[in-house]
Amino acid sequence: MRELHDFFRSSSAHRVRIALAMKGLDWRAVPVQLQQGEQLEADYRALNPQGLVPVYSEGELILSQSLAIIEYLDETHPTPPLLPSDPVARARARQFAQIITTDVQPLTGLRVMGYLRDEFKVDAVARRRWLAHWLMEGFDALELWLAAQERPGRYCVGDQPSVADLCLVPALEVARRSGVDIEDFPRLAVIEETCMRLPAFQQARPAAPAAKG
Ligand SMILES: N[C@@H](CCC(=O)N[C@@H](CS)C(=O)NCC(=O)O)C(=O)O
Repeated sequence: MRELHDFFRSSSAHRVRIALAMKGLDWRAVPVQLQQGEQLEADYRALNPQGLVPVYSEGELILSQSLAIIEYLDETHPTPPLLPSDPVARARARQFAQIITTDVQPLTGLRVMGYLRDEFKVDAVARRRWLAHWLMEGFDALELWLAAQERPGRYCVGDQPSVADLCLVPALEVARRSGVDIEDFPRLAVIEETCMRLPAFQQARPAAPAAKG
């Protein structure tokens, strides 16, 4: 049985939940309570030395890093594809995904926020500003890239959902929870609305039951 070490509010795990739902795969959630520090316990670190979710397992295979997991699922279950076949569109989808996963999310994660609080005594108001700043900087860039697209589609890249959308929707979810006004990013808001009409995106939502099958 496929298993996902998951936390319902983790945007990284959320991306993988969407991918699993899009591929129609059966899987079981193994909840890791991040707020209680379960990711730092020895048995979890034995699974993932980084102490982060998600971790995906399937038989002998244990994989961390949401993008690596998503690409693995895409390569082993190619329908529907999560990366466009055209090389330019494919690069674009990866580019948009990496703006979020490489440049925004590492600055806004739980451990970073905790480090700001515990090591630098940054208060809650300033921590919220930090979070909103990096989220909005990434969203501004994405809006501009989307505006510059010669042939804008219904999703981040073209008319099929891709890994870019799998990264965007969970990031918007985090932003909304953090009080960022999504309406300031009209292209992103429309793409989110389009994604949320798909059953896979609905099924993977943080409030939804985490496991299917
Ligand atoms: N690059 C990793 C990021 C994983 C990550 O940062 N996970 C967060 C939740 S979104 C986490 O487990 N945080 C626990 C902590 O900060 O202690 C991925 O894409 O999987």
